[in-house]
Parts: sequence; structure tokens; C-alpha cells
Amino acid sequence: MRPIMVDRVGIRFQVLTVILVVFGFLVLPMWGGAIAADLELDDQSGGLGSTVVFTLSVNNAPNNVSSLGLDIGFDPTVLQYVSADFTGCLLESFTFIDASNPESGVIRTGGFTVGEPLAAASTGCLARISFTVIGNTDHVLPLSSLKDDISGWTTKAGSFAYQEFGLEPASVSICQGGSVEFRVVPEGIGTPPFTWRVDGLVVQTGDARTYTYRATEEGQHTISVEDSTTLSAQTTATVEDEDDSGALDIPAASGQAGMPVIIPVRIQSAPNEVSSLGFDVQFDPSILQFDSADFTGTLLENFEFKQASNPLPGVVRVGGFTVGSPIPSGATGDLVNLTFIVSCQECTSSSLDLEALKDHIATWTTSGSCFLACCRCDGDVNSDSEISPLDALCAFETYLLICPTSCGIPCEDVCCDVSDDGDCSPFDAQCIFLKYLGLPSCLD
Ligand SMILES: [Ca+2]
Ligand SMILES: [Ca+2]
Ligand SMILES: [Ca+2]
Repeated sequence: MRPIMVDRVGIRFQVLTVILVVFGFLVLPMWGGAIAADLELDDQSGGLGSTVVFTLSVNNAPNNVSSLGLDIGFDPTVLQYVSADFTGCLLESFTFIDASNPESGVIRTGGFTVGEPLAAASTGCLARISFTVIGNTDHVLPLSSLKDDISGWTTKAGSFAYQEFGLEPASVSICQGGSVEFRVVPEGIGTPPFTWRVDGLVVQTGDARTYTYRATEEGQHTISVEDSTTLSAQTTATVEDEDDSGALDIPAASGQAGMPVIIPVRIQSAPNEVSSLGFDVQFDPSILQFDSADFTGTLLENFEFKQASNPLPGVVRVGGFTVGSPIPSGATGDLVNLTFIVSCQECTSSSLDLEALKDHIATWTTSGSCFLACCRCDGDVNSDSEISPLDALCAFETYLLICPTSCGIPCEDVCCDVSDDGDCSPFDAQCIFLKYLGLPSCLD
């Protein structure tokens, strides 16, 4: 036993040695190269018209510095030099420090001190260099011509990544009645005011970087935005109308977070007699969670056998058969009422589809459902980010068909059913007004 023990210890020692050698020769230099060049320019990104600020910094200075100089290269067709700022940086107390733009595409910065030098082992910022973005090319900003006390130091170049002025989300598909908040990206890009258009018509102007589009008209629509200079972007929103054409159909439905919603599957003018059937309802399990199925009062109520199961996430399978009276040809009515629990944080469209039809309905046409989750009107009728008496007025005008409303919105585009009962009524206007007053309301 004893010699074997010794061998094991010996092997462990050898393995440990190999690990240490590998670590020492391979990993440590990689670390050093990646994070600890002596002189470093950071990486920045921005869109046309935005200001980008690069920071030049020192990592663990190899020696004292009382005099230094270097050049920073850049693409002058992409970046326009604005200024260099030494405030709060290690060179702030130098006797003389400055930056210049001696030739196109070069920033030269240098300085010296007759007082305390920048001490060896110092770490921190040396300068902040600002540019305006005027072009759209990604490129590297090298550090070169290191002079005096920093000559010979290792360097890490900066890089610039262009970000396009754009709109998010890019091309969306939504159910009629839903809404989407479009926003200008990236953050900080563009000069207000912004002009928003839907299909070329101005719908909003102001400093807001977001626009809430309400899907009222079926088809493809162009959402565009431009800033007060020359920047513009556009995207498309496809509004899907509810399809109720199928012999087997799921009607349009909507629900709010955490609430149960009952969604029927129905037959419309049965093409033939049915005594045996099966089908799958497919849905997005991140939005809907299947709870239960109820056959009471439906065409399947008198079938000897009928059942619904949830064999996979996002699938409810329904089947049944009878030896008694079948569903007659030409029949119209619900087959089952499915209860789901809704999960959502913002207005989301999602489809429920009918698949895998079996037996006597196998060849039937189908149409699914455009389901709206968390798309209840929020009471801010004119989308100015606050609820005010004007919102209540516009809801009331919509009920009275005083069109267009005082909000300047056509009645058919007003989102005023805050009670989510499918109808715009004086109750909705009252609810919005109570919410403005801070009193209990249907919007709580
Ligand atoms: Ca439908
Ligand atoms: Ca408002
Ligand atoms: Ca209502």
C-alpha cells in the first residue's frame, strides 16, 4: 500500500506543477495584454450628431512622469474633434497641459510639470477627448509617437462603433386593437423636437423620444420619425385583422395580467355531421397558461366522451366521440370553453392556432385568434404621458360621436375603453376623471 500512496502524491505534485506552468506561461500574459496596457484609450459608440467622449488613462504607471506627449489618430470623415478636458484627471496639476489638432485625423496632447510628477504606479484618467459623430464608419483610434517619460510604454488603441439612428421595435406584427410603443435609438441620439408620422401624416411632434401607435386599421403601416436636423428612420407595423373565416374558429380575445380569460373554440356552419373529433389549440405559453376546459352548454355537452389535456407547453388537445346523437351538418356553436391565466407586462399580441384536426373535422378550414394581452386602454387618451380632464373629455366626446375629439384624434382611433368591457361609454370617461382626481377608479 505504502509505495502506491507515494506515487499518488508524486502524480498530484506533477499535475500541480503542470497547471502552474501553464497558468504562468499562457494565462498571466493574456491577462496582462487584455487589461493592463500602460496607456489606454477606451471604446465608444454613437450615432450621427451625437457627442462621444473617449477617456485616455494610465494603468499602473511604469515610472514617474513629469513630461509627456502622444498622438491619437482618428478618421476625420467620421469624428470631428471638439475638445480635450483634463479636469479631475491626473494631469490636472501639471504646469502646462494642452491638446491640439495639428493635422487632419490627429490629436496631439502633451504637457510637463515643474512640480510633483505623476508618480510611478499611478492609475487613472489622463484626459477626456470629445468628438462629434459626422460619419458612419467603425474604426480604430491608435496611440502613437509616445514622447519623453512615457516613450516605450505599452498602448491599447481605442475604437469607435457607429450606431445607426433607428426605431425600435423594428417591424412588428400586432392584432387590431393593440398598441406598440416605438422609440428612437440609440439613447441620446438626435436633436429634439422629433416629428412622428404614420403613413406620412404627422401624428406627434415634441421632445418625446417615444410614440405609442394604436393599431386601428388593418394592413401594413409605415411609422417614421425625424429629428430637427437631418436624421430620420422608419419601420413598419403590420396590423392583423381577426380571421373568423374557418369552419373551426377561435374568436378574438383579450386579457389582463394575472386574470383568467375564457376562450371558446367554435364551429361555424359544420360542413358535415360529426360524431368523433380531435384538435390541438396552440398558444404562447409565456403569455397564456392553460387552466381548465368546460363543456357545459356546448355542442359536445352530450357526447359520451370528451376531454381536454395539456400534453405539451403551449398545446391544449381536445377530443371527443359519441355513439348517440352527432353534431348535425350545418350546426353553429361552441365546442369547448378554455380558461387560461394571462401573463404580460406590456401590450402584446399573440396568436392561438388550430392544428392537428382529426376524424370527422380533419379536412375542415380553420381560423385562429389574435389574442391581446395587457392591451387595456390606460386612460391617457392623447398619449401625452399623463391623465388629465382632457383625456376624460375626449373619451366622453367619443361616446357622443363628437368627432374628431378635442384631442385631435379621430373617434375610431381613441382608446377609451378603460373598463375593458368592449365598449366606450360615459363610465369610461368618469373612470378617467376619477383617476385624475386621485379617487378610487376602474383604473386602479
Ligand atoms: Ca378567429
Ligand atoms: Ca393625457
Ligand atoms: Ca368601457
